Amino acid sequence: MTRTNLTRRTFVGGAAAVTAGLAGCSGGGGGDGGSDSDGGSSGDGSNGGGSTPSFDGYLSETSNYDGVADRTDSDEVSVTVGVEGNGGNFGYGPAAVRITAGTTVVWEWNGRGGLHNVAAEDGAFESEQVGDSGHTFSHTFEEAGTTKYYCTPHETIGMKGVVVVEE
Ligand SMILES: [Cu+2]
Repeated sequence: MTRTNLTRRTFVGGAAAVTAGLAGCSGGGGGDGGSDSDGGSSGDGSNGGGSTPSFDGYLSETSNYDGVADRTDSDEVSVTVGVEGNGGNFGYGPAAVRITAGTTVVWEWNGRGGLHNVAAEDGAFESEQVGDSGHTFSHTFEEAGTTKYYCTPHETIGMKGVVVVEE
């Protein structure tokens, strides 16, 4: 338990960097309220009720998981494979995202942490195991529901993620 807390704290810088990068890609509007101007503020309860669900414990040992990132306003959502977490570069960033049905999630490998893949618990998709930076794998989520997924080599150390799909 102590180790998990330490790892979570270590990851804060990485999470902020990833969030800022995503905000930079999608925040081109500028004219409508500016509520997205600070990518680091999405965890303060203004969306999703401020809860951090564990998805029946699925993410309870995923050290880099820090709440569900709201990406419901995007047609295409990026998740980095190999972010800091779980004792190394064994995380998906963000670990959990909320999207709208019809959205494509693109996982992008950053080349860190060795071989990773993206495998759905329900078998809906499974990528190859890849270590190369720049590799991508995508899946379009057409139906509402919750999909849990994991990295086959690193599932046991907490490299797991969730995609929540809303109507
Ligand atoms: Cu992995």
